[in-house]
Amino acid sequence: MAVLILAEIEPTDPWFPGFITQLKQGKPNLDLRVWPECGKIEEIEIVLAWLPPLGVIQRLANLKLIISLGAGVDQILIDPDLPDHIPIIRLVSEQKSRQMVEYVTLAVLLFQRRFIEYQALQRSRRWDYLPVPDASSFTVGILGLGVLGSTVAKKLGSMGFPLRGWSRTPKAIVGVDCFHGWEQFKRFLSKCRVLVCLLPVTPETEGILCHETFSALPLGAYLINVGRGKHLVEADLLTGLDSGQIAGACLDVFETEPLPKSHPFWSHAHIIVTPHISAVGSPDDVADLILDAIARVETGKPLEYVVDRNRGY
Ligand code: NDP
Ligand code: OXD
Repeated sequence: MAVLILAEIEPTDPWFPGFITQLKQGKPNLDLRVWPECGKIEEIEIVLAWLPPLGVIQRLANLKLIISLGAGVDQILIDPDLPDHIPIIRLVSEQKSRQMVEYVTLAVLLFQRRFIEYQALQRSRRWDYLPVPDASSFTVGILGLGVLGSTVAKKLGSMGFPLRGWSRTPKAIVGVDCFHGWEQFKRFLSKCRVLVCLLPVTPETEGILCHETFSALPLGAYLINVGRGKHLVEADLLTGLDSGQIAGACLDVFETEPLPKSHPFWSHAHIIVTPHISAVGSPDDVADLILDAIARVETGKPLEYVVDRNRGY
C-alpha cells in the first residue's frame, strides 16, 4: 500500500521534514511518496492532503482514503473532481485542541487586559493605567461548538468569562449559553464582547464575519478568527475598526496565505497577525494520528472523524 503526500509545501516550512521522519520511524516499511514523485499511480491507496493540486485525486484509481493534514477539509473539498465515494478523515487530537485553547485564551486575555494598548504606551514610555473590564463582564462568544469550540468554551469558563456559543444544531454545554441556527444568530451576538470563529468554512458560513455581524455585536467588540480566512470579509473588518465598532482583532487565518506583504493587516495598530499556527500539531502527534488511520485501513477497523460531505465538515 503506497501513501502519497499531496500538499502545497512551503520550501521553508520546517515542520515537514520532522513529520516525514516521524512517519518513517513509526512504520519503517511505509511506502511513502511525495507529490509529484508518486511512482505508479495505481499503487497509491492513501493520500495525505493539504491544498492538493486540483484534479490529481480523481486520477488515483485505487484510492481508499483521503486524510486531511488539518482539522479542516475545505482545502480538499474545493476540488470539483473529488470522487464522491472516497472517505475523507480529518485530524483531531488532544494536543491540537490544547493548542487551540492556548491560542484563544491568550488572545482573549490580551484584549481583556488591554495589552495592545499597553504596548503602544510602552513605545511612548508612558506609565498610564487603563481600566480593565472584569472577566465576569467580558462575555466570549464562540462560533462553532464542535471539537475545538466546545473545548475552548470549557477552559475559558473555568477562568470566569461568561460564555456563549452558536452552532448549527442545538447543544447543551454546562456553563455555556447555547444558541443555534440563523434565527438565533443576532441574539447570540448581542452580548459578545469577544467573538471567536471556530467554524468550518462551508457555503453557509463563508463571509459570516461581515459588517452585518459586526454591527450586531456590542460597541468596541473584539474578533478572534481561527476558523478560515474565507469567513472574514476583510474590508468590513477594516471599516469596523475605523468606526470603533470593532476594537481589535487577532487573526490566524487569511483569504490568501501567506498574507501578502502589502496587506494592510500587517501594520494595523489593532490587528494581531499570526501565520496559521494556532493548532498546528507537533510532527509526532500528527504522524501518530496518520499511522493510526493507515492501520485502520489495513485491518478494516472503522475510521474516525469521517467528514460528512453533505454538511461540508
Ligand atoms: P467540528 O466539525 O468539530 O465543529 C464544527 C462546528 O461548527 C460544529 O459545532 C457545527 O455545528 C458548527 N457549524 C458548522 N456549520 C455551521 C452553520 N452553518 N451554522 C452554525 N454552526 C455551524 O470542527 P472543529 O471544531 O474540529 O474545527 C473547526 C474549524 O476550525 C475547522 O474546520 C478549521 O477550519 C478550523 N481550524 C483552524 C485551525 C488553525 O490552525 N487556525 C486549526 C484547526 C481547525 P453542529 O455541531 O451543529 O454540527
Ligand atoms: C487546520 C489545521 O485545519 O491546522 O487549519 O488543523
